Amino acid sequence: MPNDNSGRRRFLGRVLATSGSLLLAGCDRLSQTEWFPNVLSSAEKLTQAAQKLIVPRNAMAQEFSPADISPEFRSNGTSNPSNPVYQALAANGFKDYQLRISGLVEHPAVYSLAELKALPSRSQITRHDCVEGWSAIGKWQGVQLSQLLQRAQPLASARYAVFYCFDPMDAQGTTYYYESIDLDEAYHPQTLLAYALNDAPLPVKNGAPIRLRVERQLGYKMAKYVMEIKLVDSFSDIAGGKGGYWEDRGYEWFAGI
Ligand SMILES: Nc1nc2c(c(=O)[nH]1)N[C@H]1C(S)=C(S)[C@@H](COP(=O)(O)O)O[C@H]1N2
Ligand SMILES: [Mo]
Repeated sequence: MPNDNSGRRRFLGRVLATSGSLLLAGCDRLSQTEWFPNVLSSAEKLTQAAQKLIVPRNAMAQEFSPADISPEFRSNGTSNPSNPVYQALAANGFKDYQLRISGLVEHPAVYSLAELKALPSRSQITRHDCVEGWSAIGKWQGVQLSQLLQRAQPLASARYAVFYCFDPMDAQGTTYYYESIDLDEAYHPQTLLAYALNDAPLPVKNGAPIRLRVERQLGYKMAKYVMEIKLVDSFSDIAGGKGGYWEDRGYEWFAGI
């Protein structure tokens, strides 16, 4: 039964009725074996609701040791945005890059790369899972998104953070990559705006100068080449209205692993 989620549903039904450690062991197994069908399922709301009940809001994604780091962290999707604005920024070592924080916040702001790097940073070694069927372990360093949100002060009406990227997804330059996460995910301690991979400046192929890390979700959520973060109460008016470039093309918005 490809794409059928009933096994997972039954499983979640069972675990919801039982207790802590057993649950987490089960979830780990689930994420190893059933994450791919889950991505293709239509039970997104049940899955997210169930996940929020089972797993504490701040549950951490697994972190690994330096010995686990993959020799090569491959690139997927865009590997070098054709956008001339991006090309000019890259040619100058991103000295003129500015990250904009906008939308439903008390204090809209703009940060240079140097300003982002001057903020307290976090490093984490995590596994990235792409729906195309590959995984890689890498060490990410960046500023926690929560730090920027604490400074910006989201208004009470803000529900999602939308990440706008530099890379056009069509030849005409009318569609750009974008993604969104809810505020629980945005404030999670492992949610980073990363500027370094494996102790080196983030390469262009992996999203320079800034890419999102959302470690409890799948690879397509982790927007590369981020140019603006906008706080919104809904994404129904943005592009295809589903909260992300791939979501507009049928992927689940909540891509929990
Ligand atoms: N801006 C942008 N972000 C993106 C993509 C993209 O094409 N453009 N691809 C996504 C997908 S499907 C994956 S698996 C990861 C790949 O990250 P990597 O290139 O560092 O491996 O980035 C995600 N973020
Ligand atoms: Mo992916």
